[in-house]
Amino acid sequence: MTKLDLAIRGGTVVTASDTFRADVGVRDGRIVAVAAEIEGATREIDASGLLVLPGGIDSHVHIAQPSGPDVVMADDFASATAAAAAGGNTCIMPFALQQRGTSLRRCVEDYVRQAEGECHIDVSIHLIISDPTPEVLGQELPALLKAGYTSFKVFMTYDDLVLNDRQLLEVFEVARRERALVMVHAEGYDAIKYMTDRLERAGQTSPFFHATSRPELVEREAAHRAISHAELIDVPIMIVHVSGREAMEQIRWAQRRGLKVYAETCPQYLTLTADDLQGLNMEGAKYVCSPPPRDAASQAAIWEGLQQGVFQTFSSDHCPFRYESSEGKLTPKARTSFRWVPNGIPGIETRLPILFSEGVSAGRISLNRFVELTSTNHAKMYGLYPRKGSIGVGFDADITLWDPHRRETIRQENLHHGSDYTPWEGFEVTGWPVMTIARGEIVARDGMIVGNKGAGRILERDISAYA
Ligand code: DUC
Ligand code: ZN
Ligand code: ZN
Repeated sequence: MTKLDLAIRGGTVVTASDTFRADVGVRDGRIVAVAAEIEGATREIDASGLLVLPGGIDSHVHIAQPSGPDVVMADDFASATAAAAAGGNTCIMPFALQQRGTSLRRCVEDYVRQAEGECHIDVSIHLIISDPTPEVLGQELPALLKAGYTSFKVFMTYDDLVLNDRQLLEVFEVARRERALVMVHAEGYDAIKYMTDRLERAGQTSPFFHATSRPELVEREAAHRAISHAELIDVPIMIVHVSGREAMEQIRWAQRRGLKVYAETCPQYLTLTADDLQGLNMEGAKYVCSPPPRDAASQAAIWEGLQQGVFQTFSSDHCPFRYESSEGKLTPKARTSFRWVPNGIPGIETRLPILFSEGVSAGRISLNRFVELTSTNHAKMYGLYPRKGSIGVGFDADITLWDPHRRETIRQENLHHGSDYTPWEGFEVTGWPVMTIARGEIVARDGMIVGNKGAGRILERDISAYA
């Protein structure tokens, strides 16, 4: 046997089910030993006092995605994967977005080309379907699903993306036949349009009214409609970025009836509220995302859902724009109405510390549940398990060393993303990633990127364990 490439010694290994003291041995980018004591290695890392976690997997991020005329996302693949790695992640899943009137296959090819050679950590790509033509549903989508793009997102709102009920049903039918996992953005298009028009007529156009224009019931209605359509077709769905009790109760109701309805939530729904959109001048635009953050009662509801298992995954929904930019939050039209403020906030680097601190350090969830919500279930949900998502022999050596006691204050100046702000400026956390190792190589150490652009691969995925 050749010598190990890497030994990580003396740490506490945490998986979704167990917590134990062990050394971890790595060869050729894979974990080959997890034992009380392992042989010597070319490179040794002392992890005493640290947690040895499976690297974070963020299955919902937006990178370099077309965002409408004159608006540009703040991250490319290089900056997003660097930021993700600094935040303790070893794999992320962005979306190749089909623009109406264009071929889905072509959009995917273009997107892959943008990613190639640029990534610090592994990337695997979901699809967004905005134009389900017979050609797309009959040929392109089935071919892409077979080629390892085994999940896609559909939208129930936004002018350029919304699918009507008939289209949703037709897309669900293809997902059932091909065993794809459908991610659903559940907010009702017509109700939002109606509310937006009404608010604008009343002169209520500041960023704060973004939240008023899409109240919880708009999300609840769409979640129920998506669930009903999924039941009709008998297909599993994942309802993403759930913001509060109302949509969550629809999901719980469906789960109790035995339907395969899964759910994701995000840091913004645990730590921000609609009041954050109140900022003077345009400051509130920094917090405009959809669904919007709600209130303290909604935050409590989301914690309940995390504790009780309603949610399977905790993602960032990283969707970065610059604030001080005419191509970002301050695009000229944004001053005329919240309708034009780009929707989305950056969060790829702060997801893990926020959940660890507010969840594990604050005693709301266990360490094992943290690992399940931030890594293991993402791998299972999206067809990367057992390649990724745990610490064990045969898994990729995607490992985050975590100091559970380290106290930090989140500051924009320390982050690596392309945005010029963080919604969590000044937020204090206990627990911090001190080293990120991707397929056996150190990518980030103490907030510094030490790996190489191009080391990350673009991964095909298997069929979801949940589909
Ligand atoms: N949906 C997302 O998933 N991300 C950002 C904006 C949106 O509407
Ligand atoms: Zn969405
Ligand atoms: Zn999103």
